[in-house]
Amino acid sequence: MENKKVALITGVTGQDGSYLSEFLLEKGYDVHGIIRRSSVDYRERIAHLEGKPNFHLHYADMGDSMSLVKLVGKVQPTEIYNLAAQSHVQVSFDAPEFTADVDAVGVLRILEAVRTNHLESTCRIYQASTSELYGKVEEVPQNEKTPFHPYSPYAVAKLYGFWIIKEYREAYNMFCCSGILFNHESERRGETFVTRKITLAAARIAQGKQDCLYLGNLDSLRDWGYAKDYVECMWLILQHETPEDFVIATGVQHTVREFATLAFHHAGIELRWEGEGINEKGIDVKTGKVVVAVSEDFYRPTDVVNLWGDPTKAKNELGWNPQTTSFEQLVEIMVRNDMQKVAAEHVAGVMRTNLAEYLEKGLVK
Ligand code: NAP
Ligand code: G4F
Repeated sequence: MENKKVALITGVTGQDGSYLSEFLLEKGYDVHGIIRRSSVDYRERIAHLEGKPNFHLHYADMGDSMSLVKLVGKVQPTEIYNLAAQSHVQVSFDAPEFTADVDAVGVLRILEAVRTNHLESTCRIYQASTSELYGKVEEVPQNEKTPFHPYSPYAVAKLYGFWIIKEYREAYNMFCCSGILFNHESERRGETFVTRKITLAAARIAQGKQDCLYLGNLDSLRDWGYAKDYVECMWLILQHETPEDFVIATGVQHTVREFATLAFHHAGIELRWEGEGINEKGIDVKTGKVVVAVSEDFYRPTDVVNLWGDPTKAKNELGWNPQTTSFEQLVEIMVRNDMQKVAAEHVAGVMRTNLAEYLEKGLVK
């Protein structure tokens, strides 16, 4: 009988962790996830999985080596998906040391936890690397051979993670790999990433619950995919014959402005753009009101402005289809979700509206 597959997911409460848990449970895995103690019990993304017999949660922290060593020993995973991170680029400028501890040294802690428990030859490790490694890009589109030029404390920390994974693969012959994932979004995306911030605001403005959305660099280009499609790739990377790194992207890029135009369209508002730079405005064609404005609060000390991935290797070697969900479908899915969510907030409460206000005033990036 084939041995039971046991996955340990760090970052299980995040966008990707929740989709990956669903995917692996569906495949018959025992899934174990790491959670952190929080003063509010806020596990919205995985609430529907709690109580399933093959889904187990454990307290640990990426900053606490002993907790990781003990947990890896207890769970004896056959696959580890290291998704935990302080994942917000702008926040990494405000909390650079914490970001380095979790996103860089945290990867080392996972690798050492596997070695300490003598699981090097039985446990495969996936590391959530990022297109932010290309940073101040040296070529477009970016593939596995494109040089890195990290351009934020977040990206510098992730660069350590990328190299320590490669080092342990070469030094100890461990099956550990990086997925270099370009931006992937969904209805579960954190509310301060630009796509979700836009889809929620478009829904609120369409329903008369917000007046204006404030954004930063509208010209920034991203290669946006759907998170649900991308978690399959994480798994495929660990099923590959040899441990290798892969770029995961759609191969299509759009500006923040294009994302906003389409999102407002799906919320029933057609936008016209006027002005330039900090003075640019998105105007509701029907009412003439300014519904999108630019705020310097959302500019970054250094910003990555041209991400565009080349997924050829993943397509050819993993058999993955980068076009499963198109950009247009992604925006539509997110807006549809947020139109419903905002409509329900009308009944359900004040808390989320407060967050919208904070977002609007620029108090939360
Ligand atoms: P996310 O929604 O921000 O989730 C991050 C997860 O990390 C959360 O579960 C969070 O737990 C956990 N975490 C943070 N600090 C931790 C700590 N000290 N100990 C234990 N857990 C901790 O991120 P995501 O979008 O799902 O992304 C998953 C991974 O892929 C991240 O490593 C990210 O950097 C990387 N990545 C993301 C993208 C993207 O476009 N989404 C692209 C490339 C790479 P709490 O819920 O307790 O905060
Ligand atoms: O949505 P973002 O915050 O995502 P960013 O910085 O690309 O990072 C995300 O993707 C990475 C993969 O490339 C991950 F590694 C990382 O963990 C995270 O998931 O910003 C996208 C772009 C940036 O250029 C930013 O300057 O949108 C621009 N932007 C313009 N206005 C804004 C805003 N970003 C945010 N968050 N908020 C704004 O108001």
